[in-house]
Amino acid sequence: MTRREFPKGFLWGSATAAYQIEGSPLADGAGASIWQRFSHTPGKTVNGDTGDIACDHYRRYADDVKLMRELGMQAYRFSVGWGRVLPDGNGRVNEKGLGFYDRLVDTLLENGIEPLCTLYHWDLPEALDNRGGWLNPDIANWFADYASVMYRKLDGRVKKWATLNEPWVVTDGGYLHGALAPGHENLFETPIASHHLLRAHGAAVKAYRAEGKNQIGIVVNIEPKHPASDDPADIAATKRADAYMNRQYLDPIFFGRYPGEMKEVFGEAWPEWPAEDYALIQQKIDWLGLNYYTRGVTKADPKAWPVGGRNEPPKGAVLTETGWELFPKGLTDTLVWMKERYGDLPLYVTENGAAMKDPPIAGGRVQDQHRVDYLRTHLSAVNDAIKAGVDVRGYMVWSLLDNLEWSLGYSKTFGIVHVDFKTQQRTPKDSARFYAEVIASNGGAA
Ligand code: LGS
Repeated sequence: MTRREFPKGFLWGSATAAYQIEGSPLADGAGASIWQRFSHTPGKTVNGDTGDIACDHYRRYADDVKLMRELGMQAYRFSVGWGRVLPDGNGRVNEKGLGFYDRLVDTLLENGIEPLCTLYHWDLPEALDNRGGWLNPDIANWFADYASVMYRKLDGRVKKWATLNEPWVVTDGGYLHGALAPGHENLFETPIASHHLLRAHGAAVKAYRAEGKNQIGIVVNIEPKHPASDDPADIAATKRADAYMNRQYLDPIFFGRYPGEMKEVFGEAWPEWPAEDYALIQQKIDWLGLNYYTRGVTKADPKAWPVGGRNEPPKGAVLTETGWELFPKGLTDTLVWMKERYGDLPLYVTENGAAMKDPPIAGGRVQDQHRVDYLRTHLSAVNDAIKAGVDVRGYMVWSLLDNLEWSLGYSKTFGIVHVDFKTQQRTPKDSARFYAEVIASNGGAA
């Protein structure tokens, strides 16, 4: 085993999101979210699974934090359910809902675990969706007001904030293909939702400069895009796919403009926006979060909208349970690309992990060697990026617990800790034990 050196102070942790783990979605006066409505709509999730109970983390958070400490976790990335704090999405604050995150953060700190707080991980209050949601330009102010409530309550105890999780997935899944809440399928709506997500991000960063004293950033999903062949049609489709997924959000934030390919991707559905919007979007951020799972291999296909290209993993590719190709080198390449394109700011891997078919619990163990291998190869890829001079400050495994994988329900397990959804019993898998060793040796055991 090669010893790998990670920088001193490198932050090791795990990540989750509110709707995927908390359960009790309407408890203590919370307002429903679009995921509450979507998951309760017949046919929208595998097996009709919902987040009604999930990992029951809303009630078991103290035990879950204790488990994190036992594994030696140094950080925990969680998200806030907007509707718990503001049941109507704006206006009235629900102190009981806010109190949950207040207690969670205190419990983390008492256990020596640094909280990283994501403000939006897909659970928009239904009340706001009823007013147009991400299609309503007012949402930038709604989001900044909600964010300010959180900053006032938690900034200082929380030192790393993220505005949005994966805006691309919010729009591609929620507004274009409809697989995620709110389940629209509308080419014209998609770039509008994207733009208002970016404006909301900008407004929340701006509000942070008035209210907060620490660091704020955004979390994006990036997949290096490779052409399926050297056919010029595949190469052109790859460029469009790259613009659509990888540059659509970061170019406006860092450069104040969308990639040129966006007009090609959306055609007549691509709108023009006023200059002041770009000024709002282009707020300076302190860090950038990368969620990395796989690469994309693009084959030109006019029927595959909006980019005219579909993903086609090469023959012989090894796929995870969700059908995603194992491609650890893409993590190195992505981190290097982020530095080269967007500058030398602190980067965090805010998600990385895999859904695998886990063997049943035997003798108190879950022998998920495949996930151990996944983590080992991906940590090695992070290490390569650090050696290449990229300022990677931390790594959060997705996920601490098996949880509700959105419309795929509980069928796909990403946790390093197994959850028995009948008894709520937690069992650390072999990957959790491995990760605990990695943390204890600051990456040496990887
Ligand atoms: O649970 C989600 C994880 C699981 O895989 C988490 O809430 C999200 O932030 C994040 O999107 N997650 C995730 N993404 C992997 C996307 C890979 C798409 C590959 C498609 C290839 C066909």
